[in-house]
Amino acid sequence: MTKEFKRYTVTSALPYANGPVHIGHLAGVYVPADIYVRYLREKGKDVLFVGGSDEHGVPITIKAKNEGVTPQDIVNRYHGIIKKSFEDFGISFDIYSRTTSETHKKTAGDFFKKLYDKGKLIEKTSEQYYDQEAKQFLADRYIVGTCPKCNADGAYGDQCEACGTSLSPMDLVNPKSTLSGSAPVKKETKHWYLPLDKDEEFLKQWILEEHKEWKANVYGQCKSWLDAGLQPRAVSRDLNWGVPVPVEGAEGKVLYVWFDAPIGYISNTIEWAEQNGKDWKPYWQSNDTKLLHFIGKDNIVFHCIIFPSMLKGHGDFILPDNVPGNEFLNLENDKISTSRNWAVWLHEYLVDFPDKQDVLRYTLSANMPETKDNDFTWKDFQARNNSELVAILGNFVNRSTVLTQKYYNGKVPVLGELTNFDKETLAELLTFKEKIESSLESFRFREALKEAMNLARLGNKYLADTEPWIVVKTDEKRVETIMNISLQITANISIAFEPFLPFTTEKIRTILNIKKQNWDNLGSPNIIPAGHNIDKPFLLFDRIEDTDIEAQINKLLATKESNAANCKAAPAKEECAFDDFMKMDIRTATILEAERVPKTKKLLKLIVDTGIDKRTVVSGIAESYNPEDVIGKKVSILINLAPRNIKGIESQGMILMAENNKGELSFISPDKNFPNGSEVR
Ligand code: B3M
Ligand code: ZN
Repeated sequence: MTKEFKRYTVTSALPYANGPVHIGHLAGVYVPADIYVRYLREKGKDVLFVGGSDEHGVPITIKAKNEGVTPQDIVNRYHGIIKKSFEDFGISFDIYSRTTSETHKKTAGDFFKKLYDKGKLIEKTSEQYYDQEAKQFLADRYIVGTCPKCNADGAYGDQCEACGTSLSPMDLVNPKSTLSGSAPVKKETKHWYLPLDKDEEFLKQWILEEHKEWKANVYGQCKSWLDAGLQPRAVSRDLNWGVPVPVEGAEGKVLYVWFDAPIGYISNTIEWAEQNGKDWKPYWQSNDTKLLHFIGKDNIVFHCIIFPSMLKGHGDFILPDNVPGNEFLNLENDKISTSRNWAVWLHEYLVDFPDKQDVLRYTLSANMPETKDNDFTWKDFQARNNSELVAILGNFVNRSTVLTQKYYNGKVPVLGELTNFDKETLAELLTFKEKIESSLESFRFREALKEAMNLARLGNKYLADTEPWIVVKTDEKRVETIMNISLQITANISIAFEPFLPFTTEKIRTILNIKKQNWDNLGSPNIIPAGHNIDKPFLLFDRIEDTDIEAQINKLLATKESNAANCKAAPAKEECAFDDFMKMDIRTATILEAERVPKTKKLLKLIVDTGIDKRTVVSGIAESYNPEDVIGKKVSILINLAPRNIKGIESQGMILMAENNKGELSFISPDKNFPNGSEVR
């Protein structure tokens, strides 16, 4: 008993406006949402596709601080870049707005107020870390310290990146504020909590019993959250960037970003309605609306548990019918990472592959991480282009239209008597609509795309078996039928591929000189009438050469190398006076002799010519250098360091070494042949 819906509200996660978008975003969220929406539009459904930028949250304030600009500057910059990338790739939002809009501020504030007035929120005071110098409470990310699990330094208040453990700020050993460097103190602060525990039974029933059809990865994650039991969640923060908490006594407090962001879907709908003279309410409040949230796996709990609990608490809203969440896309076998620049950025792709949006859309759809993480490789990208888009889809469309031009000057010939093979082909043509539909309806986009490609294969097979280029010499009438059928298949292709490759189907329609077709025509053997004139054919795709792919792979290799080279320099030391520095007497010198210090792993005993004298220095370099390798080396040495006794040897000075973050050492040597004793400063 599938329910009939009158309209569809489709949302896709609002990307944080603190960086551009990459192929992982596209494959995980925006391409699947766009495929689904385009399919619904082809079916003539009333569908609203809502997107926008998520412009609040701590990472944006941190980025702003690092760059010495305001958070608003940051989001203005990236909102523009992101919006343009989506437009460039044909992600067909009806509205793409932002959570710093006035409409959103009001909508999110009102939403909170309604929950507050209905008594749906708990008010609670707790101790949190406060920076006395910076005079503010510290978000989790603003506190660093030693990880209680693995002892790594530099763990954040919410997570240790060295061992991956989730933390809370109070867990950190030796916590420090990243704002002032001082040790934070505990101070009481008031916040509002959403009592998720009160909705636990409802959510169990609604998801685990009534939505068993949700994708296994989504359902599974919900189940483990629900099985573990839900706790109240704070929905406000002490921060000066966000939507102000609209109640008295909440000065300096804003809504938690994950509280306001999903309300952004509603705000953006309101904005769309205002711009288009529509009523927004049915799209969010009518039971005959199907609400769908397209998201990545890290957003599942927010869309399946927290947002529904908010919507239900408010009382005026419908709940999502489905939340088709995807897993992650990797790049060349490695996790996509913004900080490591391990990504294919959409705006850069278009510079390297202009006009090839659909090639990327195709590759990402074919490898969509629907049920498990998946990998994008440039080799696969090339193979998909050359042996599928060029060799199958492009080839068929080209042959059917070029032959029509050649034999009939572009005028569609009449359909004559059908052979058995024609009938079989047309019967097969009829099966595609149902197959593709059922895959799309259950969010199996890879399977749907495969079927669409099989339609192009059917066309190729039809031409290969009927051989019009040979038959034309003996039976012209027969060729008319063959070409008519080929053109009908081509027109069908423009329908079937529309959700996936919108730029290409537009080109096919231009060549065929036809308008956008309704989805229900898929399977029809008479879309284009006889006598209709088609336009001049041109190639839909061209080959991607090895050199293009090598260039991309080299770009990634360069990223890997530069990451390895500059992986995290140690933080800068305290300021030091010029005079203090000038007290150090550093000279160029040559190592004359070297031997290991017995019973030690690290130490070499060196005799060094300083240009002033020859002296003994004990140096901790034996793990990086063998004695025989250092004899004759030009080095730098601090000669006025007070002598120290190391393992019974008097060491007179210190050889200067650079150390990378793997603990490997390198001499600091003059790059010209300078005499020993030259001063270093
Ligand atoms: N901005 C997280 C993300 O981009 C978040 C999504 C909000 S959806 C309401 O992964
Ligand atoms: Zn750790």
